[in-house]
Amino acid sequence: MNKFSQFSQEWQPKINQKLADDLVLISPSRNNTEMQPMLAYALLNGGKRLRPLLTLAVLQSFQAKISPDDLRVATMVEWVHSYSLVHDDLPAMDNDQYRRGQLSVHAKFGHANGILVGDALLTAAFQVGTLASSINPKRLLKVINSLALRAGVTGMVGGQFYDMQNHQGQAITKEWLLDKVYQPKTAALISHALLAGGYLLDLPAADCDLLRQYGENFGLAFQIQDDLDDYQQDADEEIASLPHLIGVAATQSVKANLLSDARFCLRKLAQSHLNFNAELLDQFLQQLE
Ligand code: GRG
Repeated sequence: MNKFSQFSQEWQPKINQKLADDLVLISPSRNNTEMQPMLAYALLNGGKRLRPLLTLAVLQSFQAKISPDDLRVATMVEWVHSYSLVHDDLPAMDNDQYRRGQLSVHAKFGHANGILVGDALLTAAFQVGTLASSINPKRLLKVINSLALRAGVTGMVGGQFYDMQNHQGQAITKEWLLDKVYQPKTAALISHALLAGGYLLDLPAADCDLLRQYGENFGLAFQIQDDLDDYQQDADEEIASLPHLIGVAATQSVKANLLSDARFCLRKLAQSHLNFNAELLDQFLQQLE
């Protein structure tokens, strides 16, 4: 088994457990027993947990010991990601009845509850951060700031805003799609996951920047792979994606360049840190090849 599979198999269950435990800790069950199962349905339904895995992979790559509060901080982004999927599935957005092979939250519990469950998950992300009392407050503040920047109007929400214009059939270009939609909508949260690792380790700003760049390149490649998969399933889909705009071969070459730029960041980190082992983060990139 390679390092990536070993690492994922070790940490996915621990991430799931932390999410479940923290859901009880921040639980509305004392005052709202009806919403509790809705939140659990949205949060604990079998995602890959890619973003927390990336934060933990940074810690592991620098040979750091991962504490329970490191794990907690790594999961904050997953609460945000979970909310974004619930809202993305709503009738006013992508209008999807299914998510991860089961009914989407609004299809199961109703539209209004879909909105409210998303709102609660987003708020909980930051509440969970306040539970990580053993983390140095300056480091935690950097994580919180990065998450807010990359989840909000300067990140995922802003990218989703432009994505909605794409859904309305606007004429678009490759540059517009990459800069206005893919980067903020998908790559921003993924780059947060890398930065969170750098902040937890209190790495110098230049190294955090390399992690951010790795994350942005990886995140764009991740979105492009998702497009390629969708395009293979349905090339006539109405929403314009990169393969629609420039064709499959050119899209694959954009992805290959992004992966190669991400590898460059790993090499630079390895040059300045003797204790940095690039293999695991390299294997995350290999998942997209
Ligand atoms: C509603 C503000 C708001 C934003 C929604 C995340 C998102 C923004 C939309 C999802 C659309 C989509 C399919 C994007 C492609 C890349 C992506 C984020 C896929 C889903 O992430 P995974 O593969 O999902 O990490 P799992 O299920 O493993 O958690």
